[in-house]
Amino acid sequence: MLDEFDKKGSHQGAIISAFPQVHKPSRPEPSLEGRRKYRTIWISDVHLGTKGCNADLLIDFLDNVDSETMYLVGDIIDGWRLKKKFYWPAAHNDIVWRILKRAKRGTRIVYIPGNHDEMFRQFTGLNFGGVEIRRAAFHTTADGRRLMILHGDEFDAIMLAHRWLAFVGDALYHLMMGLNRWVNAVRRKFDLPYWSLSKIAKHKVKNAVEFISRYEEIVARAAGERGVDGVVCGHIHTAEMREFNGIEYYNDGDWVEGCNALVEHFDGRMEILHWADEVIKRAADREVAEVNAESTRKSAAA
Ligand SMILES: [Mn+2]
Repeated sequence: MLDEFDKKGSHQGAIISAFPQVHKPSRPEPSLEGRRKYRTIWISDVHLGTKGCNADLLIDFLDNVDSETMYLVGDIIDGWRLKKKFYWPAAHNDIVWRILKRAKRGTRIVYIPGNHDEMFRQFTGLNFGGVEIRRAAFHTTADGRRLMILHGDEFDAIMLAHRWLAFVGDALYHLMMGLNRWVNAVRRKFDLPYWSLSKIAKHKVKNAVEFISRYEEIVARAAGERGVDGVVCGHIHTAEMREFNGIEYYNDGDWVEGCNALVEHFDGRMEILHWADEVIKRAADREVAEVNAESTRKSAAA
């Protein structure tokens, strides 16, 4: 995907050529049959190129859902981290490959770069490999609501006023995510389900909660001023669906800890998916189906 820019001889090519090339996936895509279909899917804050990215769950998500349109709402690739330390496991390549493959199959894919992948913002208006790059987008739902879509760092007063603070915050966040991974590695050994440290921490820390709700309100108000019915963003890694003065606020969460996606059903109904829960549900459903099949076999034999 990225070499196309180099071929064009873009002077920005040097920056972009630092990014990895896309190879055949190490984990081939399973059959498309049985995928859950949605009208629209929004995901953001994947942070490819960092250890924090929950690539396994995202691959599972991509292999089990499909949509007419997919919005990548920023911080898909973490250029900040990747520049410091090159980290690009096969699973991260597999995600990029799957996204490009969807575009080839006819899914409309709109990529709105965030602050961690801001190096892609210079390509706003371009289209490569069937992926449209936009600074922001507007989406009309099946039931006629107009939604503005942007990453959301535009409203982050802390980011704008004190950029260094964002870097300190970034370091602290990665420290916490390291701890989160360690806790979950231990929990996995004991067959305990995935557990999100910062999901709990965020809800315990009053300041964080105040920050999040202030952020949500600011974003919703800005959307209201633009005359749209609602807004979809990411950035703060907190999935949410709520209303502020009649303006709908949607945040599609992240794939570092929450592992969420925002989806629009074919009737326009919106839903936040928590993929770790979906995987547990699927395993439970399979077990029930197996038990049922077993008892059917037994009663048929009797
Ligand atoms: Mn961001």
